[in-house]
Amino acid sequence: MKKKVMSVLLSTVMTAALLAGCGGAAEETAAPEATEEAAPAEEEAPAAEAEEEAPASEGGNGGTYAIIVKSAGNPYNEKEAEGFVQAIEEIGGTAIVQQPETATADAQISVIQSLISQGVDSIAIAGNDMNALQAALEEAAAAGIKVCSIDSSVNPESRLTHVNQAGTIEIGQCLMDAVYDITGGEGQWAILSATSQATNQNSWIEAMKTIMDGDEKYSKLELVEVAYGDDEPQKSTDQTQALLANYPDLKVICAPTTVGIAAAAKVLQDQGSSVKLTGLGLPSEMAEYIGDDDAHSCPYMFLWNPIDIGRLGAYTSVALANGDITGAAGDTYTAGDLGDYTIVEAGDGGTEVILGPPYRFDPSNIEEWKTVY
Ligand code: RAM
Repeated sequence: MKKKVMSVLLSTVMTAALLAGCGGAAEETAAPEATEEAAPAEEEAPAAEAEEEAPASEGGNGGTYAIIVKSAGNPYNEKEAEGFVQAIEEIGGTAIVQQPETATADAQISVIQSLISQGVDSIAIAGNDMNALQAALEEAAAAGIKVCSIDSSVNPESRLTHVNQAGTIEIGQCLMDAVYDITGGEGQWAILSATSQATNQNSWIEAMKTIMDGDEKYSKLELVEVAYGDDEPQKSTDQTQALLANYPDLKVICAPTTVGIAAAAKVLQDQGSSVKLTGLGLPSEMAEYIGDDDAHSCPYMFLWNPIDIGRLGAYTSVALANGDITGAAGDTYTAGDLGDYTIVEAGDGGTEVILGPPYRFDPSNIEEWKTVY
């Protein structure tokens, strides 16, 4: 039987405080109620300590639930895993965190195989590729493991549902509007993405392109290149420098990856470049780059709570493993302190559950958020 989660974590308060739309001006964003207390207690559940060999907790509900993030060494992935571990611990389950060395499908396939041998109850995976994991995940499903994707989806045949951070089109619209706003509605812009196979970045880029091509409003914007930094800081730095060298008229870089945006922000700010930046970034990594003046490279950016996406992934995994839900559209369940969620149809023909809207971070709120995640 599921143990009811009594502790009301402050991430819920934060989520409620930031239910702002994304395309608007800074004043549209409700000031978050972030306090010292609201900061996630990293010391309580550090993802790095929740390795395969050292499960986060033992016994409790008797279940063992695994999360496979995209790769090791990415603070966003660590926050996501931290949230997953927190929620699994709260219900008394055992959490396993797997962080492959590289953000590739191959690295994830070996991890999946080892989790099949261990006989875990569920796997939540941030897919490094939409299709390449299918055989391994089908093998897991055949072994009775409940599979969902989280953060970056795998194809509908490979999963029961996808735990999405925010609507894909909604994120694309936020980013496209930011590019429009920051360029002044015309000129060259480029994208600095993660890996070329990353399902989440590719779907956001696709959404941006569709929005741009579908509205005359964006016709004076020229997307000159989609560069790939592979969610590696050095490669993202190199790719930013190449964009600056190759496109002297570039006005804006949009980096829909926390690793890419942090690397690009440093390059632009260190060089005193007039090129501006937006995208998806962690407030803790981006605070020093966010500002409205020439001294700062990023006027504003977006993200969601990476800890909460991990928590939602945990509750979804447990609900699937318990048989409370099958992952079909219309399934409803309670995700602990995050509240009630309903599975819906996803744009790729499968199903998904959406954490909430993306948040905007700008000079008005970045100081409060940089200590939170
Ligand atoms: C990077 C990863 C992750 C993505 C964030 C925005 O950390 O690519 O998958 O969701 O950026």
